[in-house]
Amino acid sequence: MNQPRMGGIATINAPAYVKQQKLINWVAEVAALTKPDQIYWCDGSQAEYDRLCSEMVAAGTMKKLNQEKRPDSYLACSDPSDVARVEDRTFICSANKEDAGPTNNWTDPAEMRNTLHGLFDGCMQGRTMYVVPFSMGPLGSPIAHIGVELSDSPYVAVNMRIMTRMGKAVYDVLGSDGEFVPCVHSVGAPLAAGQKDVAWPCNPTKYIVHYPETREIWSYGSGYGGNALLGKKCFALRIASTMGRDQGWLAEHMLILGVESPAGKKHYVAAAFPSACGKTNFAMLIPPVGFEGWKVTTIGDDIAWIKPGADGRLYAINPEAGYFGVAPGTNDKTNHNCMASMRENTIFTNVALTDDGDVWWEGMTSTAPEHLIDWQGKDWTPAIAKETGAKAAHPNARFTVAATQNPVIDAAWDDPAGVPISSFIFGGRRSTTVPLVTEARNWVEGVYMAATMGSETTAAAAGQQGIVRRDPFAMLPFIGYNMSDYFQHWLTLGEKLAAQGKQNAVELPKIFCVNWFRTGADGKFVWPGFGDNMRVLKWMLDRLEGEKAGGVEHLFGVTPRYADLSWEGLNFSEEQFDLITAIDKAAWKAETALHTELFDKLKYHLPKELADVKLALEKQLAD
Ligand code: SAT
Ligand code: MN
Repeated sequence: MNQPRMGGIATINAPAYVKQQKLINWVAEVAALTKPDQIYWCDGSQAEYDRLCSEMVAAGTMKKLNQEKRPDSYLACSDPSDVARVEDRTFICSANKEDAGPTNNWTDPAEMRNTLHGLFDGCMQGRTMYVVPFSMGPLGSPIAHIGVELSDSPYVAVNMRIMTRMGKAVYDVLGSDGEFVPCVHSVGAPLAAGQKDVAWPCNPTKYIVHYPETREIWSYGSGYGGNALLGKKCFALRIASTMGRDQGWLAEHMLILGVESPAGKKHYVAAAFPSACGKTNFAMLIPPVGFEGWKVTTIGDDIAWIKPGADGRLYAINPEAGYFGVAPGTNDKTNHNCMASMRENTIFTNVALTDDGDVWWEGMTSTAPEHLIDWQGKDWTPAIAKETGAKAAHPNARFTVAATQNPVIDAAWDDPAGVPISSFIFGGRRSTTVPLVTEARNWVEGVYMAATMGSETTAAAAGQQGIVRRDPFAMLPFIGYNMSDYFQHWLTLGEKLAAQGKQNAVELPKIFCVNWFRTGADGKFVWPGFGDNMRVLKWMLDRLEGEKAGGVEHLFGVTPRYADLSWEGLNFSEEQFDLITAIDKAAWKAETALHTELFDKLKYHLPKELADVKLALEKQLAD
């Protein structure tokens, strides 16, 4: 399969089905710089996937799980220093610093190219360079785009096969002159002749670099998740958001779900939450008792590409083909469909291994197994955990699974035309202040809510957890350009859609803001969440359907009263409801002070409309 080394330079030997000379030249150029031993062109076949997995098992990178318990599944455990996205090592290298804006790390592109040239020189020595062609979105869809990732990690190649439409067919779409986003990835761990490899090669020096003008991605030093699977955050959010700005569409950190009433009325809803705040659970929600006949189906669980149609509606696709979800906390009660999705053909990363060759993580079952091998390869027992606090699975442990294994996948999930979006939901993780649900009274107010959203940090990114930070649109680490310009892009799109929609009697999508995470005096979540989020979803749909459901208008929108939600099948008192919906003026004064802090930081190009919404809010709070 691999091409032999010739005179120190791997031969390119592109397969005959690769028709684009520009692509072949680029592969040759990157190979000349990185100096891999071999170049391997991935075809995306099952046989290739199986072979690469077997090679990784032999090399100690992955373990094959018990075939009876978890058919055709693997466990990979990373280096303990390489477990999450590294936001402080992520760079947007636009020509002008202002175009990256104050929320992104910026370095002059020429300077960064120089630095990276030094790091990538010879960085693949002793390794194979995998050429991974992929489509973000259904092959050939007018909303889809193509990328090619060159990576020295076989773990990346097999994960990309699950997460994207990866393989030979991509070259047919690409043809001899189609466009692709070039993505170069190295774990940054060259091997000298005869040097033994480690199970999870990586480098303490990390760079996740984006050149938005030339639409290129260069990633160095990490093999984990969004740092390494470059189709995901790097392409589908950071680079795609700049493409969307230039071409009039949106690339968002949103799940997309379909929800159908017993009467057969169906809506598609897109919802933005920061990483590890329950997007996958919401996207696969099972309606609770009292909601018989309601159906929730999944289009996507993490990223949405949304383009305006000629009719003034927004049409969305899931650019991904799989889920790279957080394992801890996932169980049959919190997300039965997700558990069913990963019964087989799954790659687990950084979960624990059971004695019978299956996987376990915190929250999977109510009682832990008596003995496990934890994600760092050490013995783990409940007693050890109690004594040392050791986690069996890393809090950011993940599963990679094909979307097609989801039992509630939406029939239109692969539709190249996308699905029409009737509302947007924005949610943060907030233990105080923000009520369960609020409907914005208009598009600008909704954009303001999304723009000022705060959320407590999670294990999905390296760094301190549980601190409230502003995370506008759940896109703080993912916008590839200036955040104020991004806000303006949303406002401009709203105006355009409203004008177009008028001619077609199409309404703008409604915008809602939710918070499932308010806690009581005992520090525990008050709202049951998960399937019970259906109660909130139904209120939103009723509001869409001509405001059938009631609500009260307050400081910054409309909120349901206790009687406006359906409580059948749930014991939840009016007092509890008050706890998670109360709007505390003092807390909101403190909250708007944080909005001011954000707006001060973003003052370059900050849209005046948003500053006006803040003024109105402050005025009401002062009364
Ligand atoms: O590791 S990823 O960036 O893909 C997951 C996430 O942070 O949402
Ligand atoms: Mn995400």
